Amino acid sequence: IVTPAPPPEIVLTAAIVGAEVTRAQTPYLPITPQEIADEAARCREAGAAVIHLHVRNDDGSSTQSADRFAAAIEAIRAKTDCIIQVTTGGAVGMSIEERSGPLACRPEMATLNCGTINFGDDVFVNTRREIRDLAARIRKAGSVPELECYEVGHIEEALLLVKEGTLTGPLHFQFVLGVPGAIGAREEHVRFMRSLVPAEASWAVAAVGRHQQPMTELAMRLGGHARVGLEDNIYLSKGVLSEGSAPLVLRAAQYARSIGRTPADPATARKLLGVGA
Ligand code: KMH
Ligand code: ZN
Repeated sequence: IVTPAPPPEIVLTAAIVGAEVTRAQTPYLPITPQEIADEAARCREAGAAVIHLHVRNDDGSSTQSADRFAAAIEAIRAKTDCIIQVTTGGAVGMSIEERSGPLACRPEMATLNCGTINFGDDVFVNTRREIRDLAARIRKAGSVPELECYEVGHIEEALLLVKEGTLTGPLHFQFVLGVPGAIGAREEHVRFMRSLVPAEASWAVAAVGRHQQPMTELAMRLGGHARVGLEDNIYLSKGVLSEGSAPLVLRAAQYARSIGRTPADPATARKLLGVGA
């Protein structure tokens, strides 16, 4: 009897807040630290191992305040064991100093945005000098970076930082697809981007709007990890708002299981991503 190999684990990330989504667009957006923690716990229950975290002021505006992050992280920690990955992208127009705010909390993970893009009508600026600066700050905070790549060249930029020693392992890439002004959400793009990633690195897909479900499912079939949640997409299906990020996580987890993959629990995800190593 041949025992089949255990199905490979998949790390599901829930992006539950974001910087751009508003309560006017969806009433299900969590804003206060307690709302964020409650949603994080629901997402963990649904199969998420990582919470990608932005925070808001009480009026809903985006902030990178270390105090506000500390409050949200404490509330999340009281309810779940998820990996907390803070944003250093913040919102368009913020300075690098401001974007670095949450690193004061010494989070387990933090995003590192690997290049400049048009972001709809705005420009999301990440110069090489700024990327190096943030990479150093992330390392100093003891956090594992997630390398946000909105274009093919961003992967090459990250690899250049590895070559010069600015970035060191573990390397975890995120291909962000479908941002208006950056790479589109297409299967060929995912396959090409994946081909550029070193064999020992891990990778995931996040995709915007209606592309979220098909592109994350593609990533799961191709052996990658996936991110879903209201930051990138507020709809469960056409015209139907998702009641928070948890239903999107649950659907992704169900899909993963349907193709023989297992949503990783946070302890397993820590091993897979080299967090706490
Ligand atoms: N809000 C976007 C401009 C990240 O979290 O690192 C950037 C962003 C990326 O959300
Ligand atoms: Zn984000």
